[in-house]
Amino acid sequence: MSQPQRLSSKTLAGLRAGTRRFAYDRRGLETGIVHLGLGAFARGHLAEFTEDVLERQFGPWGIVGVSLRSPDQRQRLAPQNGLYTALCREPADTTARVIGCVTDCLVLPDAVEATLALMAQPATKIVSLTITEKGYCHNPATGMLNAAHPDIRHDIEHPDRPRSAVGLIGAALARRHAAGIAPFTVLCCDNLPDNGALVQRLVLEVAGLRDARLAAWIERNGAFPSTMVDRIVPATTEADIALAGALTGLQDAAPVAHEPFRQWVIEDRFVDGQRPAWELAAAELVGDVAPFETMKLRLLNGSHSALAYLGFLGGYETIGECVADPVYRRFVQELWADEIIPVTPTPPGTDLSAYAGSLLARYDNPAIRHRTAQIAMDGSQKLPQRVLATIHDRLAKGLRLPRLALTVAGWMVYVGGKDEQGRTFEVRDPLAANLAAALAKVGSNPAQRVAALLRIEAVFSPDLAANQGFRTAVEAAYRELLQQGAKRAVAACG
Ligand code: CS2
Repeated sequence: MSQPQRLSSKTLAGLRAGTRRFAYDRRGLETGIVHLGLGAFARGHLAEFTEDVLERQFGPWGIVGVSLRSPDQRQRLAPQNGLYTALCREPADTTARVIGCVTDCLVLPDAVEATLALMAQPATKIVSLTITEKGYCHNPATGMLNAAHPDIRHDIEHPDRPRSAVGLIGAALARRHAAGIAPFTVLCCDNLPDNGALVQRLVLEVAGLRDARLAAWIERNGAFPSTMVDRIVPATTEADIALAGALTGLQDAAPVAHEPFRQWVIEDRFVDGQRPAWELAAAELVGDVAPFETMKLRLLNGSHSALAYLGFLGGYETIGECVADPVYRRFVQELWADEIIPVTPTPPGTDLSAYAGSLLARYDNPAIRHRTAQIAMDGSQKLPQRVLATIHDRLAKGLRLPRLALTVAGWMVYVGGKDEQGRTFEVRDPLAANLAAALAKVGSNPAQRVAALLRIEAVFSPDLAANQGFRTAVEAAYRELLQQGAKRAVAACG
């Protein structure tokens, strides 16, 4: 049997009949969006929303992706002229769609000049980001720039050869400023609280280190709308690659597999109002994203992290497996109902209990294999906004928090790097070395291990770390996890 052809502009005729593909002339696409961090999430979310708009109302909204480090996406996408298959995975059915709006992918270290030139071009109206929490080089507990971060130190010394996303945005805006071109809108699509304001603060700080006038110009003329993004898009697997090939008839090295659900709430503040009409694709353009963002970070991402640590330790590979265990299912339902919802503001037109119910149905989707190990990554960057903010609100009201404390304790056991069978695993976290060093100093005493981790100020604010009720709850949960194991601790929690 001959090998199927590789997906590209030239092989589209080989698409299996009936495969949905872009319904516009790709050759006419101008680049209006430069997207930093073109991973699976952005290709399954922002790019698909943009694709829907282009199909209804063609405009200058082609997307060029920029990978800050890894050449992997470019190596996969360049031979395909940027084309890739989005696999919409329903419990019993998968539909494939070839997305056309990504036209190229650059790799920053190999193409600094080309990237800056593209970002400085007048046609570039939006620079969007999905670089994950750690990509912002900030202190997660305070939201301020981490000036000691190696990439930031590099960018301060070499501002025109940036490595960090905020350094890159600063350098590109400096070029626009010098050339008299209006700034682009910076659209943060990462799961961070007040994400527009956060990235604005970081960019202004970096720009101010170059030139105070540049920072003032950005502050006056720039726009940093906040967004809430939502769709479950696990990392692409070999099985997804095989499925894309089987469904479309063309071999694709870069498909994305996503759930049917998607949501995008965007603050409608763009430079000169320039943006795709994303509302045509059912994005919600609103004045204030904050309540939507808080709801999603606490209910979805918070429960994801809880299940990731406690599920991983309990031997579960995916979120679906966790919620199929009645004990974990009840735990997550009570986590929402008893601990998160009572202290979370309700966004207009939303019912938080119904929202939680819909999350559970999404977690149940057997076609989405979202690995606990993937979600467990980078916990130091995720915990503050997903879990600790809720804890803060409960403590302020004098409320109990057994399940949230067990979640924090689960993270603490997890960063010890040993599973319940005593096997070691790699802790993937930008602070992994600091966490390991803090634990190495104290040996095996549980109280001392908890205390050592609570001293990590990038994660726990000194106020929270000093709160006696919190310390006692986490320490008790930590001992319980060590003595009983995760499954029993989850069953007994409440
Ligand atoms: C997950 C998110 O990996 C993680 O940490 O919690 O990627 C989650 O799937 C998305 O935010 C859903 O919108």
